Amino acid sequence: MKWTEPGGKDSDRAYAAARKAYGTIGVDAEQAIERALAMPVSLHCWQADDVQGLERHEEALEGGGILATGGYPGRPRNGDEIRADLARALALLPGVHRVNIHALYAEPEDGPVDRDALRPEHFKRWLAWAKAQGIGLDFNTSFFAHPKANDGYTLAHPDPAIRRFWVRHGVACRRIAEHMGRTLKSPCTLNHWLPDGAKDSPADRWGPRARLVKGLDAILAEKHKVSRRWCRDTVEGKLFGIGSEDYVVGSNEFYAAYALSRGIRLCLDMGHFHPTETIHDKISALLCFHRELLLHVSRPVRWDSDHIVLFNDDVRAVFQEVVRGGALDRVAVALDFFDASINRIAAYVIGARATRKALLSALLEPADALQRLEREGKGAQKLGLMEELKTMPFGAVWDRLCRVAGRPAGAAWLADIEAWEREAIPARSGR
Ligand code: RNT
Ligand code: ZN
Repeated sequence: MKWTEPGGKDSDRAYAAARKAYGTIGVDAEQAIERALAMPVSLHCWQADDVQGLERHEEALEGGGILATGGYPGRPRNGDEIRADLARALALLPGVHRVNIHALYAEPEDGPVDRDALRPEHFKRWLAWAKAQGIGLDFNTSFFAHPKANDGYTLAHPDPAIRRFWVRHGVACRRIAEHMGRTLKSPCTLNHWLPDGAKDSPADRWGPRARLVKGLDAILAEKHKVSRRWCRDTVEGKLFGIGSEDYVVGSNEFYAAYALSRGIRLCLDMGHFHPTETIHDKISALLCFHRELLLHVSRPVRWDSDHIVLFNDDVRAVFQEVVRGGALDRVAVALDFFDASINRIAAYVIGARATRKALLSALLEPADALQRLEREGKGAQKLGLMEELKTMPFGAVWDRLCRVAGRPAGAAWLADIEAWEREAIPARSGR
């Protein structure tokens, strides 16, 4: 297949017609493009290497319910290759992006450093790279894939020594996030997700939750003097994971209440609920009380919470809700998926472009008009217009957005992926 770009006069004409069509329903396509490009989307570093990280552990580790399946060739072998792959993806993505790093991607220079001893300098390569790319960084505590996480419990572990180790990890990560935020002059989201939970029939659902509250409080304690301006602590709940099907200590209810009571941010991951449960209806409910939310844009398929994001109804509904509520400045958007079965850079590009498409399509909705029709009791007009919107010339506006941003329109980006495969796969597989 030849991956050519829709371009030239034809696409200019297509965009002019699309702009006019949106104009007739009171939507300014130019403004929608501008706003869609300005919203930061944080790209998770862990899609690059199947959540492996850069540590080397002697013993076999439990993945904490996180499992990237597939063996597609070309996986990056070190930090430089991960960054090169991220840069390759970023070059195909229109709009503002950030990069989201996990603590297990530290690069200490003098041999291994345990998670409780991590310091900002262990991330200096990431920082230098982010500066060169002109992007902000986000950060994550890594409470999994570690010998002290093998029992399925970390901060909620019954053993106080193990809990103290993970508290030290949390504090270390807050200092790193603060440093990243301050250095790049862009507040760093520090997301705390932990796998603690039980496969089957826990006799005690109470004790671990009480311990988790204490552990988180110890991490967030004022005495550590971490600036909340630069380090934006966020907590992410989950209903179940692989190996924690029956019970996850940090459920959504737990964290929604915890975040609110501690004045920190809640994260909603689209894949962390019952298999058919969606998150769009939760946004307006939570934002009545919470100041902000972090959204982990993802796609659940059966028991997997992390398939590559597609431009589907669930993602569209999320952005419709945010835009209809005028809440773009109250949400942070981060991607969270991992798939090792197809080209990993393409996975980034598909998911990140799909996310921004959903944002653009929400911004192309005449939200005021729809809400007015509803208030006036004109239900048929509202529903009719909603249906017609679905077949409006969205593609021409999306292609325009890509061109405005200097990024390939249509499927032309796949040519770059194929070129990368020809160079990098043989080099990385030692052929
Ligand atoms: C796991 C959570 C979490 C992770 C990353 C690796 O279920 O979604 O966000 O995906 O921390
Ligand atoms: Zn997540």
